[in-house]
Order: sequence, then structure tokens, then C-alpha cells
Amino acid sequence: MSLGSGVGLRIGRVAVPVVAEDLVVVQKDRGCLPTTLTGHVGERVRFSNEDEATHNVCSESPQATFDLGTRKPGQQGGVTLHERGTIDVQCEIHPKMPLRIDVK
Ligand SMILES: [Cu+2]
Repeated sequence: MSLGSGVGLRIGRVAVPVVAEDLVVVQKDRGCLPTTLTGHVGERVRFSNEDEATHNVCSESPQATFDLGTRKPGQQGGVTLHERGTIDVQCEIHPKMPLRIDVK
């Protein structure tokens, strides 16, 4: 999926720094995998809709209020973790697929 993950790319004489991998949450069977996640400030969480249904990703938690909108099967979206604390992520379409992110 991602090219050169974990490997530094060398273009000419310039070494390109390796970017940290995103934390990945898969939406499948109307649920999130994993259902809880620990991340750190500055990391990015990528949401991958691998379900047959359209999903939404949003949070009203004070540490991170966002709405990534709806994503059809096969689409992705991401959010960067900016503050420590607990983020309760939801899908507005399917209320029973919560995700909790603990940001350290
Ligand atoms: Cu959903």
C-alpha cells in the first residue's frame, strides 16, 4: 500500500527522512479495529473504510473536535493528534462502532 515504508529513500545525494507510520484504524463489519488505541501528540491516525458501508468519523471530545465527513468503501481519512487526553470517536451513521483514542 505505502511505498518504501520503513525505508529511507535516497534521491540523488539527498537522503529523505523517513516519516513515521500513521496509526491505522480499519472500519469493517460496522465496527472499528482496534476499538481502543494509544497514540502520542504529533502522530496521525488514518481511518480506512474497508467495509461495504459508508462510514463517518467524528469526535466532539474537547481534546479533538473534528468531522472527517462520510467516506465510501475504500476511502481513507486522517486526523493528527494535537493534545493529550481521551478522544471518543464515533460514526454518525452507525452509533455502535465507537473508538477510543488515548493520547499520551
Ligand atoms: Cu459507520
